[in-house]
Amino acid sequence: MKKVITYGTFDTLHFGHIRLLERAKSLGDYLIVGLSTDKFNAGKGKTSHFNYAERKAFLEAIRYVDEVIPEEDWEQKSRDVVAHEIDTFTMGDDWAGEFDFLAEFCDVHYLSRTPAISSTLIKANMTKP
Ligand code: C2G
Repeated sequence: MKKVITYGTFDTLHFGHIRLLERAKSLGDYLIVGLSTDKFNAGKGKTSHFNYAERKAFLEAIRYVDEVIPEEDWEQKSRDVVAHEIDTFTMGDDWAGEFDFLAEFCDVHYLSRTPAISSTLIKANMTKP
């Protein structure tokens, strides 16, 4: 079984995320998503509209996603790749080059980012209930 891992906040889930997850899954047979915790997001200077539990539930409803684990710090990726016996690490190419060090442990593959859609755009256009 070929295992793939990717990471992100996945707030206000949109088709850019879905396309990323679909292509990530196509790189293997089992896809793990390292989902940024609310605390880690704060460290990234990001606030998400939906909390970790909500974002995790949304991801688990997607057929391409097999497992969701918490992303709590920047250093955990190499530990996760070893612990989960990952074959391929993948991210959108807005991160191209940032994680090449993982090539010591697994294949590293950047996927093209979907243009013209982002959580930031969606949140900027959301009306407060
Ligand atoms: N993405 C995409 N197209 C978009 C928006 C996002 O392909 N229009 C991809 C990103 O490239 C990333 C994934 O979807 O691979 C998740 O995006 P974010 O939730 O914005 O993730 P980010 O905040 O960049 O956190 O350790 C890595 C970080 O957790 C990544």
